[in-house]
Amino acid sequence: MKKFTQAIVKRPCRNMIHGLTSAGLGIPDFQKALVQHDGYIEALKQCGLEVTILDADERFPDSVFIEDIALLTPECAIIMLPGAPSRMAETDGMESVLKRFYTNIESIQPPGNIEAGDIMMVGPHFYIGLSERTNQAGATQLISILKRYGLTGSLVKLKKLLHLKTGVSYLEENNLLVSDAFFNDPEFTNFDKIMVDDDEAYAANSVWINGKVLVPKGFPKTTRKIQNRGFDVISLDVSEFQKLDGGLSCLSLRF
Ligand code: CIR
Repeated sequence: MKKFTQAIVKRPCRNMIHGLTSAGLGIPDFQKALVQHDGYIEALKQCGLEVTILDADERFPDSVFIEDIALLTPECAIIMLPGAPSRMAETDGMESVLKRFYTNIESIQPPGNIEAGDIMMVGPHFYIGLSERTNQAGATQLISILKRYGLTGSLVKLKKLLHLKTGVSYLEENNLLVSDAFFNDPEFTNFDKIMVDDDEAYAANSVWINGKVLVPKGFPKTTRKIQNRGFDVISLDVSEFQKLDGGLSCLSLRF
């Protein structure tokens, strides 16, 4: 099943060691991060994607987490406005990159803030997490932009998690990978849920791409559950990005 054809990634920068984090897992090893990023790019290619690789940008320690900077839908691209002050200007230059792929490019304006790690696409509907990075003004703007393109959005309140997709991932065909934080959330009652145990919570951020699922390495129970649903799993070591609270989805834009 082919749905996505393209991906955009941004190389990690040396300054990633100064990235935002609450993980308490230590400082990332830059060389190791480069190797893990190479592996990630290979996996995207294995899923049939053509990968555009942007250069590292030392001004922004967290810029490898490019997912947060734009929402790419089949109808339009929307440039976000991150809520983290150190990440706000990561959007510079994004428009010229997106112009290669999109004619319809929109953007979130102040006082709105959104990081696209808070947005989960389920067909033409977009779930938007209200978090410390994404505010009501940003979500309202996004919903009205989506509406102009025949798409819809709804809000999900977050407790504790960094981003919506830190705790929930859509694996297509109604399959929803959920951590405890969302298991009983009324927004998600009608999905066929795959429960992620608390001791594997990081694996709740896994990524469906064209029938395969990228799952972080070292989470055997979640890996097995996803395989049992019939998915071909690609396990990837992303330990250096986990140290910065970043998951697999954060490392690319897929469209
Ligand atoms: C941050 O705090 O912004 C980065 N250290 C991690 C961003 C992770 N992005 C994501 O979950 N989409």
